[in-house]
Amino acid sequence: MGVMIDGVYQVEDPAPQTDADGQFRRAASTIRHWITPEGPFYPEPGRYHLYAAWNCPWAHRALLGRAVMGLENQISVSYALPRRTPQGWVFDAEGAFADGELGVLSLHEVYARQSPSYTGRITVPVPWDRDTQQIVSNESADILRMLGQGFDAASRLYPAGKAEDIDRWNASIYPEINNGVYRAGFARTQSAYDEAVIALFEALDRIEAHLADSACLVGDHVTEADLRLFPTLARFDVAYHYAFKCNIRKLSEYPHLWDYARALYALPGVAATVKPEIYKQGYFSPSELRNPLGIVPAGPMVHWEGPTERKLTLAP
Ligand SMILES: N[C@@H](CCC(=O)N[C@@H](CS)C(=O)NCC(=O)O)C(=O)O
Repeated sequence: MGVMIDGVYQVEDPAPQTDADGQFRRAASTIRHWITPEGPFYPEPGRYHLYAAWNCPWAHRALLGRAVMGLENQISVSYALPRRTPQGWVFDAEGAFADGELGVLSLHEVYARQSPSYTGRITVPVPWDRDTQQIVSNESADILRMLGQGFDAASRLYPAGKAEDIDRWNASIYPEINNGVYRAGFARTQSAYDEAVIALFEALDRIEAHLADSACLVGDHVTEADLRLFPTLARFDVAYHYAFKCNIRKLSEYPHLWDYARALYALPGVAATVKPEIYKQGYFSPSELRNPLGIVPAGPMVHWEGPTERKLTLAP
């Protein structure tokens, strides 16, 4: 994927995404406004449009927040095509992958509208503000926090009394799991891969033990921490296991974690955000390093539906 420098999209990013030791490093997010009752980005139904991609786990956070908070009718979405192109994230002219909002063919056009001198990476997810014609944020953690407030003052996904526990989970889930699969899949040395894959499975093992006697990561109700873990779980067996060599165990081999993942899937609105066939197309799209021929595997079949031992809900 390329980068925008002073408002001009460049197909090649001059800054390497891996360190000298072969470790993958993700660039920092650059646009960090907030939707708040204090404005100027007021929480108003119909005001925001989300740019997302089904295959992107960070965009999945935003799609999950929108779904579980029942904001589908208040926030419209454009979905980019699930593949890498020299133009970065792109849209079709019509159909399911068209941009019905601004009518752009590539996401970098949206960033250029936000700021003609924008410098940075062109990432999803981004909420677009129709009123000020600006991107609100390109940091999915912030976007999920904003959506958790459901346009109200109090957050159901980040309740005050649980903030500390949620923060603690978030702090380990991101490096070890969400980004951990990328650190394994994008590693350029054996030692960088070994370190990432071991940390990933140690973290999953710890969560498996925790879920033996806890319905959710923090207590009995679904919080932001669960919704930050879920996108990685949703892609695990179908994509990361094979495409990123995260194959010490499958998610479906963890009894508690797999039950929990399927109980999250059963929450209203969540199943509609999970697209295993699109994940395969995205993660197995042609890549010189990982999949030069771009052949997409047929399996595995992952069975998300069916009864679970736990039934999950959001805090009232
Ligand atoms: N910090 C960002 C990262 C988002 C991100 O890396 N998205 C990927 C897709 S999965 C992307 O758009 N990458 C394009 C690029 O880096 O050029 C967030 O969490 O919102």
